[in-house]
Amino acid sequence: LPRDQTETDRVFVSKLPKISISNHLPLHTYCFQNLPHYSDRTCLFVGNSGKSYSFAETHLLCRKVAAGLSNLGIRKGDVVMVLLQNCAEFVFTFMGASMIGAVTTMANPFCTANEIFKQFRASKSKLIITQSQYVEKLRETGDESIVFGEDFSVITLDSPPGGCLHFSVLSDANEDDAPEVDIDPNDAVALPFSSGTTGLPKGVILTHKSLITSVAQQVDGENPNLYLKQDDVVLCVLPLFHIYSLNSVLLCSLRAGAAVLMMQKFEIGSLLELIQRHRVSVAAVVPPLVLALAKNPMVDNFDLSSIRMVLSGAAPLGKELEGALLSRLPQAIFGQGYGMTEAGPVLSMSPSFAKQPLPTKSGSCGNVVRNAELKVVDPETGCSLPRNQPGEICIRGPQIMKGYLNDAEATARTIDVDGWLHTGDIGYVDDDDDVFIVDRVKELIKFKGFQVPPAELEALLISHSNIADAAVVPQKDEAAGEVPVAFVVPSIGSELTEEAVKEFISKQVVFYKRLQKVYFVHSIPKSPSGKILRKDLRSKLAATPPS
Ligand code: 4UW
Repeated sequence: LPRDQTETDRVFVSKLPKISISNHLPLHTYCFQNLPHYSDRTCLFVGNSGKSYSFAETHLLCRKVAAGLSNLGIRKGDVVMVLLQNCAEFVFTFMGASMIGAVTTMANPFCTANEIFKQFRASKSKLIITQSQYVEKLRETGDESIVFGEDFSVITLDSPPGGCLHFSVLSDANEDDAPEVDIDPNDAVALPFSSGTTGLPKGVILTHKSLITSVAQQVDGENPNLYLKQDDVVLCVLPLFHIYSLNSVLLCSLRAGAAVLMMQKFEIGSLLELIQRHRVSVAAVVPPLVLALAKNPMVDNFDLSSIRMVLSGAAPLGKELEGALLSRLPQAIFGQGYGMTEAGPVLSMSPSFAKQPLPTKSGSCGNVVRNAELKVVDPETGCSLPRNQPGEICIRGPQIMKGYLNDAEATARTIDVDGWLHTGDIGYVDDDDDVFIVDRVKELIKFKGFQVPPAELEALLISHSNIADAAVVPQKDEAAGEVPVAFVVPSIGSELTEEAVKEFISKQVVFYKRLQKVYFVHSIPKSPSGKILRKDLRSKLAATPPS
């Protein structure tokens, strides 16, 4: 945008006053800054093992892991891959890496070898921390230049298979061996992968400054927007390899001194049992979990009266579902947050979670966070729009990503010269500053809040010798929110079945990227410049009765 237009931008800011943010510190120093006030309190409860760690123990283990990583040759700026479900060691590794200026890239352990090694190569990881059950697939790197056990080491939490090390090489190290490193606020600390508004997954550089700013925007100041107390028990069932849980559950709880209840995976029975047993007070969820809590008959057999706050995000949530949940949990405050990996991640949060709560409307994602600016622009003209008019949501502030890893072009497409990050989400801000999201203009498909990048599935589809062209778009789905479906143009003379296409994909991708439906077509609608006209395909789907 030209300067003169920027000056007339209609910018929305938080209703809550600006706060002072300690974002000159390294992330671990900031998160553990208030530790002396609550060092003996429980920091982590591990649901499946029953183990727990106080804040002092957690901090010490992070320091030991920092020393252990350093003993293994990990230096400032090096990348460590964490391939784990939720567990205490995830926390020790992430914070330990931060302490020596290293960077953590996190991935879903259910990903296929191909998916894992794409991220591994792009991030230039030096080390993988995982569990023995995932090691077999790591032996086939699919690349002669990276050889298991030679070019990278693998550390397992449980008994290490051949060629792997045990986690005790990290956790038994002498904490005093960790080197002193100088950390600049603009150094990377986390490297989650996201496809953003278009294309393949890319490394999102989140710095110490971005994550501290985002955490502070939520839990710091006189009147925190997300008010977590030291006697809170915060549910951590959403995977820490996704930024939502990492930031709004783990980092915010560490900073605020609240306990975190870790669950390895979602299973309704054990979830309810753990909520009851540990008196969970804050539940961070995604819409499919709201569905389970609102509709599953088992819920009536448990005492969930300890829950005082339910925070939902990562995908749109219907008003009916919100109502159904509240009738089950009448004592709880319900609200949404709106995040995007590249945005650091939180853009807006319900003010009903604040220390001095403000009302918010059903269906809203709350207000823009403090110390940030939000605007809504016309996707065609780029001009900013007034209240109540839907357009592309843009966000600016010290919390947003530094950029995509080794992809200046994608960075420039996402963050404009004036520092605005373009989300690819369509929404508006109403008269009360409530943010509503109504649509998505980016390609991204969200299955239960998980990212499914269409470009990735399209690339796989056209690598099939019997497929001439393909496009993947979201189809609405009651349980998952959205599911990926494909339009496929078979090569001339080829015999191709829907099942064969589905299977071809499902062998190569993590479960949530599997195609739910394949439509055979004669051609894929494209713009003169060759871009897939996804809108046309989406409306075609809306007109086709599901079969
Ligand atoms: N309503 C509708 C929503 C919403 C939404 C996200 O996988 P990513 O990159 O990132 C996330 C992060 C979510 C998040 C982080 C921290 C937090 O406190 C919080 O509040 C509960 C949520 O999902 O996907 C980003 C895309 O996901 C969609 C939207 O399209 C966004 O660009 N999305 N939250 N409440 N859609």
